[in-house]
Amino acid sequence: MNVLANYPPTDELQAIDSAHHMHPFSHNNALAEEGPRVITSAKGVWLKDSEGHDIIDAMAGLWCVNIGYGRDELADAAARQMRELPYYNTFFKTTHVPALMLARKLAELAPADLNTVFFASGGSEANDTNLRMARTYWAEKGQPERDVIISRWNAYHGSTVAGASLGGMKGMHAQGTLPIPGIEFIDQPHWWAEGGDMSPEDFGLERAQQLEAKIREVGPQKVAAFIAEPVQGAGGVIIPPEAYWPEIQRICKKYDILLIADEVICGFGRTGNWFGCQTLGIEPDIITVAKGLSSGYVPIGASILSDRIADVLRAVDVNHGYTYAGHPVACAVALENLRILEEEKIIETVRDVTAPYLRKKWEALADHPLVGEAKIIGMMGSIALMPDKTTRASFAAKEGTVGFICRDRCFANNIIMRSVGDRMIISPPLTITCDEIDILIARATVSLDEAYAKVKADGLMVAG
Ligand code: PXG
Repeated sequence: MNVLANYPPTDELQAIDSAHHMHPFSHNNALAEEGPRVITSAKGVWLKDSEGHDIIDAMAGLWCVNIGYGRDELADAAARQMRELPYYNTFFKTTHVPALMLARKLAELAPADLNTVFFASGGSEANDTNLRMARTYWAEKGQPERDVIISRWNAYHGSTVAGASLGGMKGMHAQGTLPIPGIEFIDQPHWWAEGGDMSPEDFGLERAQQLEAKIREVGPQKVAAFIAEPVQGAGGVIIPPEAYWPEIQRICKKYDILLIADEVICGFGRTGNWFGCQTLGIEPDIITVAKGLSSGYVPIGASILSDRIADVLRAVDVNHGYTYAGHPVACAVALENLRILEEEKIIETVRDVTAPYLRKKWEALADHPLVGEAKIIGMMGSIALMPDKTTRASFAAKEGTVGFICRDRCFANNIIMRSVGDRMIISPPLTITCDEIDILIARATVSLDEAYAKVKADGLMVAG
């Protein structure tokens, strides 16, 4: 019998989960105590759980379900491809139609001369590829000493050894003796939390110029690349001041440092254009993509290389590759996802209609007594929870205490919003309608009200 067809009641499912399933980024004993919510189906922007609740998913899964849940076309594309050719590799003098068609489509969509695609099964793997490609590029150019990659504190680039090393999450570095050698960090352009008395623009410039200082400290002849998300996602949806990216771009050009834009979250419409680098005015040498490439329906990622890099790497043996790289089913689903994004003009609708509508309502949340700032770009937004919005002070309580209270209220009100420290973030499916945005804002507001009442009652409205 198919075990998935007729599953037992929620408490039994939770018991099985607690006994055998270790959850990522979780304290598993605490989770077992509480019991995880069991998500059973989804349609559009709506999740259903095993208790029959309808939950609005303001995170698009994990920033990935760009076209929304329940599109039969993607299921049909997967089934068709599984019957035709469920698996083959592209390692040894072979290729297949889904991989080459998707590579061509990505080259067409990606800006400038980002024309060559190396597939992976997700963003972490693709960033592992990028690290090796960037170093190999310089080695082949006769500069093997150029192997340092500069990244930023509080960046997220994945959970593999290279991905977590490239990321700037100290909690991740603490597990597994990371980062690996050859990774350096500069500070993030997070004006609200770290900008002090500076204007956002002066601060943005100062943070960008840290790149130049780091290049000089390491030695320009030793630096291979700088990697960054156009807008930091997992770090708390941190939208950099306008002065930031042009200065980063200038510095990368001046020292001939490769610029790797990690588009895993920003890609495929999230910021209101196909890629975040178009919204932010960035000209990368390599981009990382995953998530929205298949709207999360199947695992797939890729590194997209500019001609400058591809020309060098095409001329050598590439000693790198994943069994599931360019998986035919994943490529077929991704192609269908891109067709839908394009033909239904989903990104244009985000840019011209739904993102401006959401922006107005989201920014108005800044008037809430628990909220300091409310920022949004395209369909990714954040609010800072604050005890005193006039000073931008943080809470005296341990960072994340108030964020967790708010996240729990969201959960109770059937809206999925993430907390990152004391910031609340959203990244809904790009297909969210204006009516659904109203529901999202209404549920977010009730949750903020309830969180505010609890934070006050617990005596936590105190700056630290
Ligand atoms: N780069 C970026 C910018 C990401 O956001 C990855 C790489 C890694 O992709 P994979 O497909 O290997 O997971 C990501 C993933 C969070 C959270 O807490 C975010 C991600 C993953 C897990 C948790 O917001 N982003």
